[in-house]
Amino acid sequence: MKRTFSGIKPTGHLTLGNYLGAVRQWAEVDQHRSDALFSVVDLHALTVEHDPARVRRLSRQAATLLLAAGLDPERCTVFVQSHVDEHARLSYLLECTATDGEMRRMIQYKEKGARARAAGESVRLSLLTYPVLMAADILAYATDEVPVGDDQAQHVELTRDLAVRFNQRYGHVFTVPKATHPRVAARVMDLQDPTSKMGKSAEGGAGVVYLLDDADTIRRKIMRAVTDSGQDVVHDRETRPGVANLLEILSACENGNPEALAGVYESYGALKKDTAEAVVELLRPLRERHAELAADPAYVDEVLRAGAARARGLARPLVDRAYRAIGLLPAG
Ligand code: AQP
Repeated sequence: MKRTFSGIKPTGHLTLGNYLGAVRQWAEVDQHRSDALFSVVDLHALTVEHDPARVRRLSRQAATLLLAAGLDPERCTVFVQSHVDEHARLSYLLECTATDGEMRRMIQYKEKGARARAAGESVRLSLLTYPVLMAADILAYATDEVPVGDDQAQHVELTRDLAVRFNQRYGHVFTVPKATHPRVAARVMDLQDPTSKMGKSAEGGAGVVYLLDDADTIRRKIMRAVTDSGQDVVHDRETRPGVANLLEILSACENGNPEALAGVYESYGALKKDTAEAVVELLRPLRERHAELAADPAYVDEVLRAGAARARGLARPLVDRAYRAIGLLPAG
């Protein structure tokens, strides 16, 4: 059976982008047709300025939301990255495989590093090396497929390069994974700035639909989405990014096609109204299930404990093999 791994960072409240670009696919497809592991990758939340109590809170919330979104612990493994030491162990070996030039070319490092410098903050070394830890997350499980949004494609490419390089130098240890992306909405854009990705850490959040936003907030944010000059509804990301974004969100909700949907609408107002209602209905069951699960933290803890135990059991022998292959003396 194929192995799938993917993760989500507890750097903010989960967004519609996270759901349409990744989590929905995990729940509806991946857990049914592969041996799937999904992780709240909390070590990645430490690469930027962070508040320890908030990271802890967001980690629990993210895990609860993954279950609310339909991840079924009977079908897949849900765990917190820092509960499994093998991620950090393997990351060091991959740092000894990657080059600093490769790291500096990563788009997210360039963007987030520039943002931190502009805010007068220092850039943590872990922001530079974060893609190597992500490679370790993936390679520790002999992963075949990594279902992610578009923005992670470059990191999965790097993971492939590191796996191939390690295998060529030290003998075959790692499976070479590939990224998979959803058919539509692989990159949901910010509703207020449709040339930027809808992200968890966007300031203010007016352009971001959070999974736990109530129905009226969702409606308000979508009705106020920036649209483009012109009146006709066409799907063109270059010249009409705002309208294209709404068409893609609506298509994802209805399992439709943005080009075909564009032909149905004669005004931006009608498109916004239908998109708002479709998103409200899409997220309603998730919000309701989240409220039930949040009232039962012991259940969530038990899922995470069992998930970490299984993940550890899978990763440890593989990471031990990598340690031996690279030239480290086995402990007695
Ligand atoms: N806007 C998006 N559209 C489609 N997919 C998205 N993903 C994230 N944003 C979008 C996908 O969700 C999964 C988990 O994402 P993450 O936690 O690794 O990253 P993030 O949400 O982008 O979080 P950041 O980096 O903490 O937030 P920002 O960008 O605000 O700084 C991934 O599969 C991702 O592709």
